[in-house]
Amino acid sequence: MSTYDPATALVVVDVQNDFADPKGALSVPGGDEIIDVVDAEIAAAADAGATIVYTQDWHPPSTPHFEKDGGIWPVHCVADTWGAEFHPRLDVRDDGVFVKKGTGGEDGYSAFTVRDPVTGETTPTGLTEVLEGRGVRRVVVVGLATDYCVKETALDAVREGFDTVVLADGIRAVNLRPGDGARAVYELCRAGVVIE
Ligand code: VGL
Ligand code: ZN
Repeated sequence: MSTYDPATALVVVDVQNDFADPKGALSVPGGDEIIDVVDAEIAAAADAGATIVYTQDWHPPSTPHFEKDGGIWPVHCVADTWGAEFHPRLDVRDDGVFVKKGTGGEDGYSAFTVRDPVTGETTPTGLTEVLEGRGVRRVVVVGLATDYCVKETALDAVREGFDTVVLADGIRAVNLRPGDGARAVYELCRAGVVIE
């Protein structure tokens, strides 16, 4: 369990059926094992008056993000489908901040920025301003997947100047190549992210 206060935001990355359910289109090994951990963090964050941010990967049916359209991923998290819904055991609070990533066909790996898969150009999602407006200075990241959206979200959080923590028990990796998850954690440490 991390510590929470009103100057902290808990960012819950992509705890959606396609990643967290074993039957999901891009099921992350052990993804459903983090949900109880994540829910406990959400309860602690809510009790302490922290901001809770929920992100969703939210793709159009065709996007260069998908293998069938020139990218690398199976079709997943298509807007308004079962795969894009939050996992049913995730404790979704009505007063959370909700961020949908990739809605315009971008690669939405970070809660803070999306990237054009063709030009590489990045565009802010607006989350930095929302958090700054609430006086947030510290960000705690949990969710899926360690080697993509958790990594990019935590790296952006550090770049944006937040004290950034990733909870080791609250993340799981895709491991497209063996060791990707471990390499991501190493990269995060080097960038100044604290792994708790
Ligand atoms: C993600 C691969 C493709 C993630 C999203 O949420 O980590 N991974 N799209
Ligand atoms: Zn995606």
